[in-house]
Amino acid sequence: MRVVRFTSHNRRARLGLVSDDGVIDLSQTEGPGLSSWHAILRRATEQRVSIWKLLLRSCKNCKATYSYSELWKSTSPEKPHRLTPDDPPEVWACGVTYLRSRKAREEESTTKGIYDKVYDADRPEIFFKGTSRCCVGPNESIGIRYDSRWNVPEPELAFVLGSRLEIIGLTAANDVSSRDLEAQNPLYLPQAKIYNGSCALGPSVLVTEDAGTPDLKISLRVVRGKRVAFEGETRTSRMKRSLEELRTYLLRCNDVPPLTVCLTGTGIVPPDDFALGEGDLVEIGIDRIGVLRNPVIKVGHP
Ligand code: DO4
Ligand code: MG
Repeated sequence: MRVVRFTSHNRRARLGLVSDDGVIDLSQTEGPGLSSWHAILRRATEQRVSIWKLLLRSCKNCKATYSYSELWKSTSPEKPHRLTPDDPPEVWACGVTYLRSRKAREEESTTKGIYDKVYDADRPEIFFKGTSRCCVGPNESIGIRYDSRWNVPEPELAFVLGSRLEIIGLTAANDVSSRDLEAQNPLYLPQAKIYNGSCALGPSVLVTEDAGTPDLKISLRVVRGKRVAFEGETRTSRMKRSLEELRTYLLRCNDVPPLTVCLTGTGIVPPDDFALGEGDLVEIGIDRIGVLRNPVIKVGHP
């Protein structure tokens, strides 16, 4: 089942469960309602049930209050519109988890060998990707740095952590990155990765009945004017590491807060002559999660 976060008329954010005939407003479920992820985590703990079971039980007699397409199109504060699927207190990201990412980074880097080594090592690369300050939701603009000439999208599966720091759901993410900064010197990684609009999340959180990781297709399309400037696809089964392995390393000596989101690395890397430009539209599709669409704007100025 899929959960979306939305708001309308400048009211507080709410959650919705996507059903066959639209979106069920979870704040209208029986009792005090389930209007936030914190409320869902609390109620699931109190009732000692999984989130999947809680949502199923809470929405048994509910009717859809919004059409999916109504929530889909708008970013206007006046109209119902989507938000990031969770308001993450922290965002982390893993790198070089696909062979394609290792190859591309090894080629572009001035520091040879580090990407080969981390791909083969037991310990994965995990880096801080910011807070909700850097994140945008569906249809909002992602940023490319004015001081970088080689900005790229990185379509990634991301997991969301619950109150016991277990994986409670999956979403799509764009780890927007400045490849030239990263290639110049690995110490520039935080600047290549964390800035205004550098992370997009959405459009929904996929909550599954069991904890296993489904094999999902990930696709990327960059639309420039009337043409497709780049497209590619991969599958999560091509990832070298499991989600559980990444979660375990993330949490080693590191008590992140519940609702932290962790990106799991990219397996789609556009060719070296491709860079994002202002006005591009980036579309990231992941099976069962949906399509995350974001226009591109330049951020910052000299
Ligand atoms: O080390 C650089 C970052 C790698 C990354 O973001 C990825 O592989 O997705
Ligand atoms: Mg990445």
